Amino acid sequence: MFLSRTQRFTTGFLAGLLAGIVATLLMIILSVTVNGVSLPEVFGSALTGLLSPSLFTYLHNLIGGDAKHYLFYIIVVGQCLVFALSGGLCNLLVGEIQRRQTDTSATDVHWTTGVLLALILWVIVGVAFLPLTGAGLFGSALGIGLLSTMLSLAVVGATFGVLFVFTQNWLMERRVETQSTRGKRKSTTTARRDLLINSIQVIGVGVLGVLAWRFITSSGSSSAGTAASSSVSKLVQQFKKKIVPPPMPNYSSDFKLVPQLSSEITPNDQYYVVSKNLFSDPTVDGKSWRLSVTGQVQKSLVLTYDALLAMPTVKQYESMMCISNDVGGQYMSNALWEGVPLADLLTRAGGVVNTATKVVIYAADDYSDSIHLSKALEPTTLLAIRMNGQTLPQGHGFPVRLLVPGIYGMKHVKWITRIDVVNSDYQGYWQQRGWSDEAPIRLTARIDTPLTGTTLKAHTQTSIAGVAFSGNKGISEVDVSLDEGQTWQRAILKRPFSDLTWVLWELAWQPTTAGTYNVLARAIDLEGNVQDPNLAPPAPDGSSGYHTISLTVQ
Ligand SMILES: Nc1nc2c(c(=O)[nH]1)N[C@H]1C(S)=C(S)[C@@H](COP(=O)(O)O)O[C@H]1N2
Ligand SMILES: [Mo]
Repeated sequence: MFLSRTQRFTTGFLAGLLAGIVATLLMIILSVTVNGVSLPEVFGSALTGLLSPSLFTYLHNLIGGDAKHYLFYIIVVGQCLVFALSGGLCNLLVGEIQRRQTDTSATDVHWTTGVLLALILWVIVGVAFLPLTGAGLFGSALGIGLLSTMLSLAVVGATFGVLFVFTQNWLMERRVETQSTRGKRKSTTTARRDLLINSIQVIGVGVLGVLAWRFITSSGSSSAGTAASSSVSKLVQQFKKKIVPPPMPNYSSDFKLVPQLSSEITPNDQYYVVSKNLFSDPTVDGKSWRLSVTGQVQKSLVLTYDALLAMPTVKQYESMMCISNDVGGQYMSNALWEGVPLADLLTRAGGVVNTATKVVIYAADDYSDSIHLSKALEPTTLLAIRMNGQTLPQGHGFPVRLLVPGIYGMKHVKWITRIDVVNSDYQGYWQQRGWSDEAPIRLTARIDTPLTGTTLKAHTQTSIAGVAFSGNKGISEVDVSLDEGQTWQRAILKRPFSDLTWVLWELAWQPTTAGTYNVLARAIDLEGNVQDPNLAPPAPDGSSGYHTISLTVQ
């Protein structure tokens, strides 16, 4: 029996695809269960490293919070296609060899071919792909390490190789069986294949068209934004950066907790969750976990979880906000934390040597970030082990995460494994992708209620309320404007548990005139700094501008 090259390739491609899907699923399962390597995670991380922060935010805004999951699925599909391609090429090569040997009757691929193919893929991934993505030779730079990467890759590779040969031979047999009954059948299969190719092309063009349309409309939608931007320029003109002396906070004892207003303490299961991990966050085993303190310290340390728990702890109310939070966004929460001051741990390591400048924190998911030594030594910089009275939840960094008030969530490293004191200007995971290294939180006020678009009744009292957050500078005043920032009314505040948390604010309002209103809110911190009215997107320094909602009064 004779098979054309195309036939050989497509059969191999199909077999490679099926085997590749199974192997990819196995790879994901191994990564979640036994810390095997997840090539889609590694590749995704390298890919986002190539995007500029503004393109990153643009795509994030276009696609939304699910962006990272979509990215993961796209890469997974890509990986399956690479497997398929390798299957197709392998089958072409085998066919070529068989032809040289003039053994045209042979169609079976020997299982050793599968093993050889797996070996080749294993070497390519370990020696070329992983080093190119920055993960090192066979993943030596990854947290899971060389051995785990080599082994899990070998298991996935071998599964692929064997399954490929099996599927390939099965498909070939079917081809041989249907060889005799070709004729008319063939034309229908070609027609069907043409239809498939055509529809793929149509879908592809359609998707590109939609993306292009959204690109055009989103950049053109500034026509609706011109009214807003002219009022912003007015705001900016009147804007006083700082008020001296700072206002006295007007805490009120009859502060009402209206529905829709954020609860002052966010329950653990409602606390926002952000991580770079596309598919799954690390599950750390507390028993085998070790925390090492290395670098510019007098004596390096290795601590078990129990040893860390045995250290004296402090409790601290602190809110966190993600640097990618839009003004008015939801990536902001508040909790009561308990942890060991980082300074205490450094003291236990004999103190830092006097050339030290920065502290780098490494995590189990190959994430890292750094803070300045002065920040590291502040008494509020903690290694948190409890959150709202409970053991730190897995999603929030079990067994231990960093708390570093005043700077964005990004630097609150979760799943910590190593603390390295250095004398160089280390740049962390997001800094390598263009985000701010200093990353001070930008003062912000969010309107929780009413929701934008709400219709209210005239002459009925309603409550405009929300939260304001400065990082570690407290809140002295929150103002609301109903006339595009020409006049401001002062809201009442709920006395906060600490100056490191957000502050609940509220303003009673009884509209008298029907119409539509833009409601703006702005905050002032305890030092008198006034929230910046200039609009800025999250990348690279965090968003700014005033949260604005629109209401209709009837
Ligand atoms: N190890 C690790 N720590 C991390 C991250 C991460 O991806 N990996 N993401 C950071 C970011 S961007 C934010 S905003 C906070 C979010 O913490 P949370 O999920 O507990 O709210 O964790 C930070 N710490
Ligand atoms: Mo973040």
